[in-house]
Amino acid sequence: MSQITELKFMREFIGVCAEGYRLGWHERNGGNLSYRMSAEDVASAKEFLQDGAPWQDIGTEVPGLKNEYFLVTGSGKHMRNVPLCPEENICIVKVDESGTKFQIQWGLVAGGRPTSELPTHLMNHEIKKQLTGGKYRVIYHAHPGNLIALTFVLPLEDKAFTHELWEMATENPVVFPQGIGIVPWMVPGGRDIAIATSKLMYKYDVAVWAHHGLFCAGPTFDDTFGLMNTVEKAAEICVKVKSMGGKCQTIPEKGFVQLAKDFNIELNQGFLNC
Ligand code: 2HA
Ligand code: ZN
Repeated sequence: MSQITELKFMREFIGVCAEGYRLGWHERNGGNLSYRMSAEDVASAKEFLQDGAPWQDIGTEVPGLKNEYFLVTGSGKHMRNVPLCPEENICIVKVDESGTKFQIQWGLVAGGRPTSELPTHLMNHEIKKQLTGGKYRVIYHAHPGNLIALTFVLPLEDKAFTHELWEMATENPVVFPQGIGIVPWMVPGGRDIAIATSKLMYKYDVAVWAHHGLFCAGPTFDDTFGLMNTVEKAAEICVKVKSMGGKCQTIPEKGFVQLAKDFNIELNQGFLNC
């Protein structure tokens, strides 16, 4: 391998950054992405990794991620620039033995730090890794416009928000059957919002940050990006429906039950009204 950026996980990661930007979800330095590398990924990238940079505080504790490697976007870096110059805008970090520090082993060659939302990303990874037996590897944060707009209009409550977006397209409940959790407005970038978000990640794969954006978790880049895309499309339809004066009809409540049965999905029963 002559270039680290030719590796599959790298190409997929860069592809998500590029596509998210193209869709308008990453103004300026908005949004961030992280990927928990597999042992095979680490082995394939080994010749490019360097041990020796200073160990820095994560800002929270993630003992369940000790010695894991992550590919993450850089703080203050623009998603638009990731495909243009990956080595300046993203990095690979290793978590230490105690789960409190990280070391940059590749990337950010012109300087910088991993994403300001590293505490949220890593706390979410820790929970999802544990809950899914290691299956989930991707955490994605974006600023999709319709979703943010809805946080000014819909109740900031998990059930109401989820039900409204389930209604916006028949297959939505199949894509996010457990629903969506809501973090009320909070200052981003620190441990408090990381704790609030990671609590929701015990129950959901999607967490809204009111008046800010969205976090999605998933096993693959395709699943996680697709989830973000589906939730934002639902939000777009909701904005259109509300702009046209509101619903005149909708999916019957029993329709969700039928859908769950026929698609063999476990729908969050607490979010149904029947
Ligand atoms: O600037 O989106 O939440 C990156 C962010 C912080
Ligand atoms: Zn953000």
